[in-house]
Amino acid sequence: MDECESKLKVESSVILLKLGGGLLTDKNKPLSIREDIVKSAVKQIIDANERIILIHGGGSFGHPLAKKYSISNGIDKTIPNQILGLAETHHAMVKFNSYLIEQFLESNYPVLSIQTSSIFIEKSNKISLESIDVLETALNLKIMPVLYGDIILDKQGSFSIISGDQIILELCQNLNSYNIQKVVFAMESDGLYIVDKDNSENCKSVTECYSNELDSLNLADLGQKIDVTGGIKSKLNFIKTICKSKIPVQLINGLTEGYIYKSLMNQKINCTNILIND
Ligand code: IP8
Repeated sequence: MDECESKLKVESSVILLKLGGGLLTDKNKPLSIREDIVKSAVKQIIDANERIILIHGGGSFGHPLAKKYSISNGIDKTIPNQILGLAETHHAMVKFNSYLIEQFLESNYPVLSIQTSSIFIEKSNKISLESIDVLETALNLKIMPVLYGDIILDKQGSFSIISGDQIILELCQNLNSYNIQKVVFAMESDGLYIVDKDNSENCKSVTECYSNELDSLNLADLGQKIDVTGGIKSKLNFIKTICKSKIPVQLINGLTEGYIYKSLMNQKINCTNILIND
């Protein structure tokens, strides 16, 4: 690869960053944002100024409503006002997303909110991404696209929830003109924890793990109360599939000052790195 080719390749790489909903919101209080954490995350992303697609989860905006109306199980005529609940779940996510978008724009950082439920659709349990062009064109214009966990409509007359993790997987499989350098999940812990073999009362963090070792980890259960999209076990299934596309994954603590920035700048931090098998 000559210098020019390698420059082009570097310029066309992108990082997918997911800010967990549990990190950005207060799980114990519906529709509540942890403003300091959001502002710190936004500042770190702006300071890093890398090419990123940002995805955020539902937290106390999406999950309580999705649970109340049983949205992830699809249409159920026995649930009163379920269709209205579907619309409300989406709208709660729009409000949450708008708060984040405003934080970036107030700092004069160009971002574009992309409505997940308008670009993804489901049919026979298969999700399809209707057009990747909007995202890639935004990136070409140096605008950071921002997507979020949302409702998803099903062509067969139903609906479900699409999580931020699922969005990431779909992007990993569909992005054409950009190389995905890595996927970063910012959460509320230093990554994965396993039960200590010598003392099952204790758990210890996993700093490095090959994707083919994920199944054999004796994961510690750190509890996920309001998550309708499956918590850490489901995240690991997504990660395994992401790794099949040869994309490394990093699980980082978004509560530790500067970790989001350092991860985006590829600096060393305490976290879980999921490595790719050859
Ligand atoms: O927090 C869920 O997204 P997640 C989105 O990434 C809704 O699982 C609407 C519950």
